[in-house]
Amino acid sequence: MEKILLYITVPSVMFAVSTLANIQYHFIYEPRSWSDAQSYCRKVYTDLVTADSAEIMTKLRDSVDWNKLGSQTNAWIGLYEDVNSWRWSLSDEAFYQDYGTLYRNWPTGQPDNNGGSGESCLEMTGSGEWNDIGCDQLRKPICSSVSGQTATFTVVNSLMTWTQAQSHCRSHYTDLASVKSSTDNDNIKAIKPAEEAVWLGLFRDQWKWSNGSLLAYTYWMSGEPNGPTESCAATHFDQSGVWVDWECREAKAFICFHEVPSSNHVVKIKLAGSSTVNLQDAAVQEGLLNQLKEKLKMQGVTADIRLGWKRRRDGNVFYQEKQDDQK
Ligand SMILES: [Ca+2]
Ligand SMILES: [Ca+2]
Repeated sequence: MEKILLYITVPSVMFAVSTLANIQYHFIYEPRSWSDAQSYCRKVYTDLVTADSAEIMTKLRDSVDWNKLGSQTNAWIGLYEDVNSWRWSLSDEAFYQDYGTLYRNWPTGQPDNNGGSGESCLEMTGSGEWNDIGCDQLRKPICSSVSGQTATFTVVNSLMTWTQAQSHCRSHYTDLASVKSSTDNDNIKAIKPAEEAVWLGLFRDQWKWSNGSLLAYTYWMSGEPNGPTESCAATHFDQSGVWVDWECREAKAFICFHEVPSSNHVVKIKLAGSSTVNLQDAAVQEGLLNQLKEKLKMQGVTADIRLGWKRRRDGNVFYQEKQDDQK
């Protein structure tokens, strides 16, 4: 553990803890499918690269060996659309006993992620069949009230996005409807407005990183992602590294990352003074991180450094030091 104190003028004495990890990037130029690339990175290093900032994208652009990359000019990164993660909004295991959660009523050709537009929510169409569709569409929800393993269904006569529908059902009933059998499906079809599509509780994850990180930063090429069956992302070095989705079975060069455990540090920052900076402001926090990075460089830290705030259980980065904490 290494402790560095950084004094900056702010309202009162506060502490924050920041983690510092050393990340190395490894380019593998022998082409593999995305999942083979993922296996290789997990075996030899940590995982396929999580390129979740402009800073990392710049580093990757600066590190690529164009001669080894060859004419393909792009490489897999750890980003993929998790099309196999369909699950019900209601996750209560006791409710699914003897039935399981696996009943599906997809017609041939669905789910199709039409247009590669992130169709990650389930509607029941007018005819009672299922269709994956964008969650921002407006539909009436089918809510369920659950008692033991029995559900009763209710149509809510108001148009909502899928997320609004989920909140509404959870507030006023048990949850959005789960369909455990063809009988449930028939019952819902019978009560919903004829010819009208409605929301059911099935949904899936969209794009996410191989190491489990959620997608907070994006660098898609204009018009991408666009392929209904293109569920893996590559960075195109001939176009500033922008991301494009491809069929995962394509063989491409790829980039792994390695988190070097020996150089993990927790740095505790102490701030003292009397100005009126809002420490919960994300821009202020970023500014402080940049100052810390500069300070580490001045102290001779030359390795790749990656800084982030460590959140406390209450969700705050900073906290006011109590008198008896002061040592
Ligand atoms: Ca569809
Ligand atoms: Ca594409």
